Amino acid sequence: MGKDDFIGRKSAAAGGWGALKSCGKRLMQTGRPFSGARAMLKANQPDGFDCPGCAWGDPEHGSSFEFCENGVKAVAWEATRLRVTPDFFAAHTVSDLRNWSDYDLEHQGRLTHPMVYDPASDRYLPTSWDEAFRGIARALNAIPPDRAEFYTSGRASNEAAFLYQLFVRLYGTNNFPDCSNMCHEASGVALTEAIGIGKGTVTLEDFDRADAIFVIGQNPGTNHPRMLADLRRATARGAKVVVLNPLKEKGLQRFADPQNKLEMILGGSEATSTEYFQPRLGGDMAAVRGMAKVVFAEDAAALAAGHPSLLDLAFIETHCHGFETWRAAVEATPWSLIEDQSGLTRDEITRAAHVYLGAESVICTWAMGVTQHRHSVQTIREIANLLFLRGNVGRPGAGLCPVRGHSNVQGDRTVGINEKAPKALIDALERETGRPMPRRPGHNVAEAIGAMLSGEARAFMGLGGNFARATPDSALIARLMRGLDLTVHIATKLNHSHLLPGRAAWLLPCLGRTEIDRNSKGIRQIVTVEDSMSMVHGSGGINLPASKELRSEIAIVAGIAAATVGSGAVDWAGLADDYDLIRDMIARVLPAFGEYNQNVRKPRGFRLRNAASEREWNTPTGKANFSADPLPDQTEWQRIQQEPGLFVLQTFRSHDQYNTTIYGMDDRYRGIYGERRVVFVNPEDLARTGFASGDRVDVIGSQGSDGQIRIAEGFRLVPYDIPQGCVAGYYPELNLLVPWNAYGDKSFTPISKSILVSFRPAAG
Ligand SMILES: Nc1nc2c(c(=O)[nH]1)N[C@H]1C(S)=C(S)[C@@H](COP(=O)(O)OP(=O)(O)OC[C@H]3O[C@@H](n4cnc5c(=O)[nH]c(N)nc54)[C@H](O)[C@@H]3O)O[C@H]1N2
Ligand SMILES: Nc1nc2c(c(=O)[nH]1)N[C@H]1C(S)=C(S)[C@@H](COP(=O)(O)OP(=O)(O)OC[C@H]3O[C@@H](n4cnc5c(=O)[nH]c(N)nc54)[C@H](O)[C@@H]3O)O[C@H]1N2
Ligand SMILES: [Mo]
Repeated sequence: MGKDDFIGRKSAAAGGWGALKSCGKRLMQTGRPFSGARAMLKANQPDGFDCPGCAWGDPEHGSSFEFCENGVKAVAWEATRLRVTPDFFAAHTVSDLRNWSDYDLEHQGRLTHPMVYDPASDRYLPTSWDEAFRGIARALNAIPPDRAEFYTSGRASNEAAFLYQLFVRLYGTNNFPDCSNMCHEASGVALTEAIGIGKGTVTLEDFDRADAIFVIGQNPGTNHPRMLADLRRATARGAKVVVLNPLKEKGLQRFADPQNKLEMILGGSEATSTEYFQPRLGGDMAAVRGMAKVVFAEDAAALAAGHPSLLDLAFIETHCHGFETWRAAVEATPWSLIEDQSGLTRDEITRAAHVYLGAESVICTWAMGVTQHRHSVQTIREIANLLFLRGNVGRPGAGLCPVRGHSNVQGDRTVGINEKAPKALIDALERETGRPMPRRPGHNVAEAIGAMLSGEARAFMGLGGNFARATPDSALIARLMRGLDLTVHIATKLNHSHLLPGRAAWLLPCLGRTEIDRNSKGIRQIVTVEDSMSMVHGSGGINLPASKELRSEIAIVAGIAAATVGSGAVDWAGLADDYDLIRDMIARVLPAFGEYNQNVRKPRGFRLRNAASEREWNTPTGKANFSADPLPDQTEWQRIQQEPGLFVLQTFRSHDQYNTTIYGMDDRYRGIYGERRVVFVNPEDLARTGFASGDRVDVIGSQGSDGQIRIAEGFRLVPYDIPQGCVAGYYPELNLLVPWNAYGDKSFTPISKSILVSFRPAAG
């Protein structure tokens, strides 16, 4: 069996007809193909809405629309004709619905009415907005503010998120657990330490100038499809694209651009990468250190031969701190350790290093394959170290690029969704409102769970998202949420978290991003979002709202705020009726937004200044900081070498899901159809364990320090091209295996990509 046989037909590329067919099917299923199709034409266009699919940047002069299967699904999902009405809730108790799958819940369609939980009948009953706001306010005002947790998912607009944090801080707490705690937190922490800003430094244009692009721990074919076009253009003009990924992901090998007629007819096979390395899970820090070791060795050889240095010594001297210490650490790290942890040979690492050395300008991108490990912060610092060596930060075609997930997760952070907000923001909010703001650090996701466990937390509010499914230890979290005094969810569609009501509970339906949002004068309002490249642009819906009862997230937050903290310091109703006023306020609090309302009406919006990309370093040393962290004492992969029967599991996304939203049961690029309960295993591992391809197993988690045994039942073993000892399966089905307090150093991010597991035959 050839390697590619694991992933289906050898000739098949990502994108192409499969993607088109899948989109067509998706649009038809909405029952309103016209509205879905029209919506798609307006995605990422100046007068349309920001695509809710992902946070990849938008090109300056796109074609009529940037085709993307992921985007079509996200749009169609919101534009469905199906509705979850009060009749639906009358027909089902909440306990009943709790047994439904995530898939079945979300496929009931859009929420239409504000609902309140009735414990006596165990049902959600319709209520009025005003009653909901008053009830929520009463419950919030009955507890000390620090005992409430305010969650945000990354789809909320800048305006909604800003108003939300303003309300929560006036109420009196900094408890802002948010989805980014489970996502790119390590990138924020590492980059802040290294370059003084927790964001990437590149723009989309830099991808057209880079000589080499390293794509580490990311699967853009599924999760950021529009990025494939940029990679394909790069390889076509001769740039090198180097992938580090334990799995051979199809989109990172070849891609048929649906925009290119010839490619589509010929079956399409433009390369998206030029080199593909398959490290072990958690082995990237070692791989990057190995590359640095090669660079140092070749530099020494060049100097000895009387050639100029291969390093950018001027950059290191002028701009960097800590170089010699790191160099010593690299030199002291033995190749044996590097090869063992990374799973790559010295030859392979040397090849990767040669690409780095051969390129004038280098970009490194990464996502969850890097951020969801114990030593993620250290790994990202090592990536920054490598780029500093040849001055690859803060000049055209070069830089650091964490590719974000949710379409506005970066913006939410910028406007204040941050449990440890910078002092400058808190000071500015006090000036703006004339009211004191809490200064005690609040809770992130892990701390919020800890507070629920200890009984300290009594209330939970979610601005979007699916907290109970997205977090680890699903069974525990479900129990904890049901023990709260208050739960409030602001959402577009029904999900499992909504079915874990506290003693008092509300479910509040909101407009989606694709829908028209009019104020009291009938004027269409727009919101704004920030992408992974710090570009801020406007977004206005074009579809009719799913129900006339719906309110915007902004109006809902304003309603809760007015009822809870009063309108003495902030005119909530006025802000909710004119989002320009919210933007004016944001710009007063965060001057980087400048003439926000004018900027955002420029065709492509505007870029928030990124000091590091101009080589200004807002770090305590005033420099770009090298780090000299040692490699981990032992990676999870190394640990299982002493414990036969254990594997390292990563949990990732199929091609047919958006986080906890399951669109369908297929994972086309990986050759999986009609099921999600699978675990991908190396064929030799399979033979060694005595299981056969297709066997059903229970997956047993092995990390709990609490004596709990965590078991996910009934998964089919699928042989796959993946390093020995490493296995993979889908999130969220496997989340129950991750102990809530197993998280990354400094990032607090659950270790969703390095879970220790064993298998036993499934019962029956
Ligand atoms: N269609 C779709 N689009 C999405 C999402 C979605 O669910 N569906 N989610 C959005 C969100 S919130 C996010 S954060 C992004 C996520 O985007 P990704 O980070 O691409 O998401 P994952 O599916 O978790 O894929 C992780 C990739 O990293 C690899 N990997 C795992 N562990 C390691 C490792 O130790 N080293 C290396 N080098 N590689 C590793 C995996 O094999 C896989 O290819 O996508 C966003 N876009
Ligand atoms: N094991 C494991 N766990 C993971 C991950 C992993 O890779 N492995 N990835 C982590 C990552 S990267 C992330 S970002 C989190 C995601 O965590 P979340 O952001 O909490 O989860 P989502 O599935 O994106 O949230 C989906 C819900 O959002 C609501 N929604 C959708 N659109 C809107 C809207 O416009 N407004 C409002 N108010 N609500 C809306 C819908 O009700 C929908 O059911 O999960 C994390 N958990
Ligand atoms: Mo994410």
